[in-house]
Amino acid sequence: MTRASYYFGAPTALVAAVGMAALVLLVLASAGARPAQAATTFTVNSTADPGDGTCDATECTLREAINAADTTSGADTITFSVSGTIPLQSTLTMNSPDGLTIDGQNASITVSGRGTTRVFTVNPLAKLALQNLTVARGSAVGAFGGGIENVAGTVTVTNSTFSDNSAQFGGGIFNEGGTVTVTNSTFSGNSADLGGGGIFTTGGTVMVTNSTFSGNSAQFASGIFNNGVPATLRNTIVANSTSGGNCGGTTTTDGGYNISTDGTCAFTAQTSTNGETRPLFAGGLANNGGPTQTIALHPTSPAVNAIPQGTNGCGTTITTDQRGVTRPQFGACDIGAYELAQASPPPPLDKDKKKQHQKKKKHKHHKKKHHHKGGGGGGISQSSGQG
Ligand SMILES: [Ca+2]
Ligand SMILES: [Ca+2]
Ligand SMILES: [Ca+2]
Repeated sequence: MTRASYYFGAPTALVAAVGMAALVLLVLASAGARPAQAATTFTVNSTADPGDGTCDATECTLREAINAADTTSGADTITFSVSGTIPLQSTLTMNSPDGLTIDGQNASITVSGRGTTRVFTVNPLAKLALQNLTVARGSAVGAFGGGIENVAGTVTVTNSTFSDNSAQFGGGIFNEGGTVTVTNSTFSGNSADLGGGGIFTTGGTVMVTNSTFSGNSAQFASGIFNNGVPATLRNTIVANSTSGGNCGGTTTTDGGYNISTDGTCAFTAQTSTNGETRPLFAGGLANNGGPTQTIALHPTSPAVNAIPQGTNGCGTTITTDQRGVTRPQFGACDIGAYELAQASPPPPLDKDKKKQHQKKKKHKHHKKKHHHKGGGGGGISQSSGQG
């Protein structure tokens, strides 16, 4: 088995790290299958880090919950009874092959590396699923993966945002021989000193569906860098890289319905677009409803209604956008993490609010004209205080 050669000058540390990962993988694989175990839900009730070491009703930090889940057999889930930013003192490390889901639903949780530490390390065979979560300001100076370094584990990212993470390779996510599945997620403001501002993959499998990359930067490939086995993109926007082009390395596999604002992704499907110049977005990363920030589509964006219902998961496996808005809207799905929707119906009236409603009705026509400008008006009502 030969390993694909690297695209950069002298990445000996990378080669050594990959070699070590492969060795650990072999050792762990020989341990064999584990019996299915009951799952436990841990509820984080504090945004502190690290905490006193025990996850209990008095104080359960994210780190304490992860450590508890990691040492409890079964595929566990972590939820939150608090909202806000968790400022990490050090990296959160996943070891358990049983699987762990961290779900920020009904909260608004940002896990922040504070610009000083990587956010997550996923070790060989460990399984981590992130849902409805923001991973921000992770930092791996001179190293791999500011948001996540996946060392031959399995990472599933759904309805989540990676913002302002940085590393030498893979500002948002560095995948090293593992499996990464990204759906309905946004990568914005991530950077790599060398390759892959959003994602850098070297070996393994990366599948990106209905996601939005915008405003990332790197010397090579601000969106996605494929070192060897390429990532597969479908229903995805890679746009507005501030340096280094959108894609790089091995040509990205085109799963259809992708948009790039330059030619670097070299999409081949008839349904995909290279070098798109029409306006795509209504603004930058903003609170558009839902537990995470997203990038709203411009009403005339070529991404809107590009994917027919029943095609590439539209309305079948992909039934909401990142915020939780039902897909499809207007009979077809939009490319990227955001589905353009009509304003949500007014809440049930009580007698005090009736008068207000009459006033609002008057403004409705006026509002409709501008309804996607500010980025504040979400398509759904479920939203809790953004921290
Ligand atoms: Ca505690
Ligand atoms: Ca567990
Ligand atoms: Ca639509």
